[in-house]
Amino acid sequence: VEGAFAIDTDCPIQEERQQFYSDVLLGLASPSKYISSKYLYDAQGSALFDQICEVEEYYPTRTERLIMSQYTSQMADCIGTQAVLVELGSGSSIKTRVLLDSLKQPRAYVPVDVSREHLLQTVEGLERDYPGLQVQPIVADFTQQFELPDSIAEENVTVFFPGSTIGNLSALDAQRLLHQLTKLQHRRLGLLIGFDLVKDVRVLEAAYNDAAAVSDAFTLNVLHRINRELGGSFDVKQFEHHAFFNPEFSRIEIYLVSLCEQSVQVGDRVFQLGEGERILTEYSHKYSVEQFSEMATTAGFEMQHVWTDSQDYFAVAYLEA
Ligand code: AVJ
Repeated sequence: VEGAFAIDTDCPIQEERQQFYSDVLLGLASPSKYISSKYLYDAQGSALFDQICEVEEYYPTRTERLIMSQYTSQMADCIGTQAVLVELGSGSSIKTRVLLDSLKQPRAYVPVDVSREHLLQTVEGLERDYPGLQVQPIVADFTQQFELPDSIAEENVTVFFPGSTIGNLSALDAQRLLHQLTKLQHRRLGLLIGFDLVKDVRVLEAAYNDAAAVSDAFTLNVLHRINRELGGSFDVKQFEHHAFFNPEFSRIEIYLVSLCEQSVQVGDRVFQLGEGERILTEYSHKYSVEQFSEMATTAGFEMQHVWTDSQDYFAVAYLEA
């Protein structure tokens, strides 16, 4: 329908949908089709991701949680007293709470997230449970440049970036993001970041191909989302989730594979897909501690501490700019 996706700049929801629409069109028109992984997380997608975190094969979340709870007081010592904690992609704030509970007189908590809804929920809950804490949310895509409130300029700032979200970015984009963080206003800048480690391929691949097929549902949901929000015509049954480890780039690659030759309409555009043609939905990069440290150094950070689990499955590191 003509004009169905016109920008209404007074309405942030419309603006977000317009962005989603143009990104999807761009990705599907590309010779190697892709849909950005940030669009996996609508309400349904976020719920499915929470379910992934509970399946036996998916080790990252519970391993990071274990590392965080085992070493919180050491982490709090690195961050220091009266710090401002900035969290990228705040999501559900369970890990944040573990950290906030052991920080000494945190000055403020600044969650940064694209999802307004998610942010408002987080803020509400935290203000209730941490009466003395200043919560200053920022609605922003943290892969783009964003700014901290002026009141923070002369504070010790620590950016908290858990969940191995950094793994979604290519090594170069990850480096760019870290470098961009060094430009935030601060007196001293710390970074507490979780990243997933290289390990046995079978362990890696099982984590993205769980037996209960929650991973499949998570990837396929983005097609449902396009149908729901953008009036897409994806026949979701004609697509399959495909996830495997690519050792050349040390990453899990996740695709939607077209099971037949088909055409799909999104808005006023039609796209052809051949049988076996893939739509990339996600990369999940796996690092060694050395590789990560090297990448961070190039970006302007120095690794000061790294904590891992007994199997060396996952790492949480504290760095300073
Ligand atoms: C949220 C990006 C850390 O890469 O492991 C899990 C996303 N995708 N299963 C990851 C994900 C499929 C997850 N991150």
